Amino acid sequence: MLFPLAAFASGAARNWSVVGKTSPWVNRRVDRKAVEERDSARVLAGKCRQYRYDPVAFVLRFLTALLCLAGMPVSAVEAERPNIIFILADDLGYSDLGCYGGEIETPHLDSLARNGLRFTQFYNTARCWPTRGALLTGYYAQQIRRDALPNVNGGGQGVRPNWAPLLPDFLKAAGYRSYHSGKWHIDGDVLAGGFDRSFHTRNDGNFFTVKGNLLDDQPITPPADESNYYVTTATADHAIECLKDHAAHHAGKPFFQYIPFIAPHFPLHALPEDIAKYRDAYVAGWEAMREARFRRQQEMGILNTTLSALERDVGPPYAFPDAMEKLGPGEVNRPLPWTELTEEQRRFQATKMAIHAAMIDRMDQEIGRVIAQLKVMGAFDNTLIFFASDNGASAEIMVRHGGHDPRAAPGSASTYLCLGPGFSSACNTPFRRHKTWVHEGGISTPLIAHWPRGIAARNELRHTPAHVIDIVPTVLEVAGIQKPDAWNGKPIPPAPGRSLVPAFAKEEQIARDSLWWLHEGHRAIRMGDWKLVAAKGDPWELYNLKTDRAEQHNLAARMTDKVKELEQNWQQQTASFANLLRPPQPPQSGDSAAEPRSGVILRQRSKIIFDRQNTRTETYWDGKLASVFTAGKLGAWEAYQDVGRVVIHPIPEPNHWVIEHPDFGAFSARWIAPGDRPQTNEVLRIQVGATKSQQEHGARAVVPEGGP
Ligand SMILES: [Ca+2]
Repeated sequence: MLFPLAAFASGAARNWSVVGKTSPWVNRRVDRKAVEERDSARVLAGKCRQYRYDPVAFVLRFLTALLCLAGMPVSAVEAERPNIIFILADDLGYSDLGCYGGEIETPHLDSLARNGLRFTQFYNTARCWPTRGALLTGYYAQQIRRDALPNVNGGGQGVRPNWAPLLPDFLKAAGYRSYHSGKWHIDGDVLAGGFDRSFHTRNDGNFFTVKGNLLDDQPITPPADESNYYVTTATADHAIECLKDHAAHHAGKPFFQYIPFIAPHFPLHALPEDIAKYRDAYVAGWEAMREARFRRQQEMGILNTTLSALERDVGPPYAFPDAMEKLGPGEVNRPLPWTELTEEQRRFQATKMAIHAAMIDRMDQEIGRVIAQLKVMGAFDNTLIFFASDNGASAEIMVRHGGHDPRAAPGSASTYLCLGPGFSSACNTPFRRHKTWVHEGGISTPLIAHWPRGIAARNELRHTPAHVIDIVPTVLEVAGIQKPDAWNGKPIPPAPGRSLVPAFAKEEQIARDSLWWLHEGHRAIRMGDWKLVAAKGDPWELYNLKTDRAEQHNLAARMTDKVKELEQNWQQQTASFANLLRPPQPPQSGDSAAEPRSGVILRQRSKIIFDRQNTRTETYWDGKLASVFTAGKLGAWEAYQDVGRVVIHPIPEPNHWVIEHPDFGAFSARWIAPGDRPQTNEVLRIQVGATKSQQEHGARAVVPEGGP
């Protein structure tokens, strides 16, 4: 046999057997009062502990007092490292919050803005997973294989190079504990990313069940009665539970808390009482809403631009032809003039926007509870709280997961509604385009920064362009941590982010050469006020963002030298990112590279059909595509190595890498997971062997979201 494959150690198998977990917060609103009374007692006990038992805090205070007496400057960092909370919304538009011009009630976020900073030119990557990868590593997603480059794999299934740890791993060095509550969408398990606790809201298809979600990376068994469950509240419940536990057991340590809500991402699922609040708020339509928001933005002095024209012919980024039929005659997939819609369409669209608003309203209420907890435990003043969105509002329209029942109450569990391009345009006021595009509507987000002890400014705006890649260097600076030069024995490449700390004190342009974007063929670069941008397949457009963030006056034809300058920079950066991720070199037998090493990632991609008739698997060596095999019903194996382009070889042949599979004879492996099929993101342990050296390599596969 060319490919002898070792059986698993029983311990490994046990790791992947799934044990249900429950926690009191999975069914919120049940006897909350009793829970809160108990927790308050624990918090108080924790506060007492903070002063009785924490020698580190005591020494820090003592040294601070000495330095103060000596007349030496003492920064907040030296005195007491701040806590950091990053709250991320999902598909929230630039103008959705009250403090960015929106009419949705967001009093808690508005209060953070009033007592802190609002950045007006803060950017994300236009999509969920690249933003999250960039946010927690400080690199553009393409530099860490979390989005694709020309001829380089990467994206929602990409695996980070091992020199790209997540922020919590850096923070650990300074004694931080890290907590995660909400969406993940980063490669690897949450706790493996350095977090101490996690509630992973992996089920993004139904906001009314905990089923499919993970607690500390282990599946949760839903309680029998989930009638009071709503994911946004459960996310905050978990975050609050982490804070209470921190106060009770780790009060002397600082914490980093990452709270990526899945609101207001589709499906538009919200609590009926929240929807009722906005039921008739949007019947005047998307044009009226855009104008009202734009007017408020001008009054606030947030922007110096015109309002973009609605692009009537730009619809959802992906075609789901059957969705319109399922959704019925009320659905509209273009931002048509409101007056041209039927009465039924107007009501349907206004209802969808009401649900979107309700999801944000609820998220704000839950953020209010997190803030209240911070105040109870005395941590509010020295906690740096950020709020941002991972991409612009979404023009997508689709029906998936549990499907859409047109008879059910809109926003309930058995409905599947998406915002769509009409009200998405309004949520992205005053910008053009939506999530996935890299025009301003896709990549612009609010950024609120609130830190009473560290930011003296109140209710001030910051106009410096900035990006999610800046968060890691910012957090490391306020935490007083020097980023290491190497990780896992490999040098850490220079990261493109810049610390925002200088802009905390006053309006200041953060020095940088450029900001760069690429997503699904949409591309852009910003240098100073100039932005070069193109949708996939379209020619470059050039805008001066100083007065035209609405991207209305394309100067490309008039300023060809400026176009060339920016394009050249974009091309250079794109090439340098590709060079960083060199083509894969699968180890050869007898080659020293064939020595066993850990961390080989085998990943099943979304195209895999888990029907046991036809399986396609790609293997990655150090995160790079190394081989692919397909297995037919009769065990007709094929594999190919990545040698720049795909070449198919019959198996067996020497020097190929293969994977075991459960149902196909000699190479068989087994799903180490409950039931016949792995669930989304469930980790599957597979052994891999080299052909001649017969060495085995630990490996694992992750079933992607959306599959099987
Ligand atoms: Ca998103």
